[in-house]
Amino acid sequence: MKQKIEKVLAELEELKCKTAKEVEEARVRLLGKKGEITALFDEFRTVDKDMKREFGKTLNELKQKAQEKIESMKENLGGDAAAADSSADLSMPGDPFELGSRHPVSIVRQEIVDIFRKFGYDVAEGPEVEDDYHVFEALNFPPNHPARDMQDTFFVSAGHPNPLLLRTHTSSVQVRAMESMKLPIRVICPGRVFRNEAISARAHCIFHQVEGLYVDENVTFADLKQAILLFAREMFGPDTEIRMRPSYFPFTEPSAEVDVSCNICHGKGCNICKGTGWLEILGCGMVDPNVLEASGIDSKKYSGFAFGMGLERIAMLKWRVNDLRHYFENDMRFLKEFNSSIEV
Ligand code: 2NM
Repeated sequence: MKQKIEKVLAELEELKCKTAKEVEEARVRLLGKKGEITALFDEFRTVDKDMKREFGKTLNELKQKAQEKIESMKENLGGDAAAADSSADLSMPGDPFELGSRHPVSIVRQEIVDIFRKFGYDVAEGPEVEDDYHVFEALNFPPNHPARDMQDTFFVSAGHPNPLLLRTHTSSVQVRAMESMKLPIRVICPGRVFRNEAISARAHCIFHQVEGLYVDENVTFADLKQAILLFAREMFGPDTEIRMRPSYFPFTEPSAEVDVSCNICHGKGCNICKGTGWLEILGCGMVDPNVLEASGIDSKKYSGFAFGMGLERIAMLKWRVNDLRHYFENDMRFLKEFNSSIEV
């Protein structure tokens, strides 16, 4: 028995396997049901009592050694074994990661924000769920204004004297800027806004705005006109002309709607500008003194201008998109049209 144990031990020491298959064969030969070590354990039962102690110990050691060696050979060959079994062609080129592209609304927002940053404006953001005070009250909306109606605004908590609602414009961020920033103030506020509208090709209940505000001493309508002209030429090209039409907003007086010259037909008249040669792009005006005072700014000393534009509308003009709903559907065929890929 002693010799047999030594023989298997020597065999074990010499054992070398090149493949996982060889390891498995060695395991069966040594430790399998009819294996050499298993057979020694069977023989051990017949050994004299006084020899059991000596052989028992060496036999257990042999079994443990064999198990450890087989395990370690298995581990070392593991990777190769898996590769050898696989039918994958490792020389094949990998699947390419498809690059995403920027959403058209995001491209337009970035362009507008970059232009105003160059003019010295800071970017400010604020909450989408706002209170009545910052969306309407501080902006000179009369108590019975239609925007305050359930039909037009999404209320989160109605019936409260200062109810929470989804902001209908980003002017609320500018109110917060006027409350908290040191004068003079130059801010640009990009963000998502919400209005209770039936969804169609021309209207959506969620859309995006960029609004701007400049408050300082001696800010005039001429400054507003020049700022808008410079912006329009940066955004739509150096030949762009603007025109202003009188308008009305509760928070500005006087107020104006701004058109830019149609850079598709250059004034000749096309179906984008509906034959007029002009495209409406933004609303603006001189901040109403009531609005300045509500935020604690002395309207005798300071004046300001403000403007706002809808990003979906500008993106529609830029890429001639004919239906607003495309912007919210995330159809890959639409999104891939805008090949300005994501900058990292
Ligand atoms: C517009 C048009 C005109 C505007 C006014 C203000 C504030 F807060 F300063 F009063 N922010 N934005 C404004 C003025 C927005 O969007 C069409």
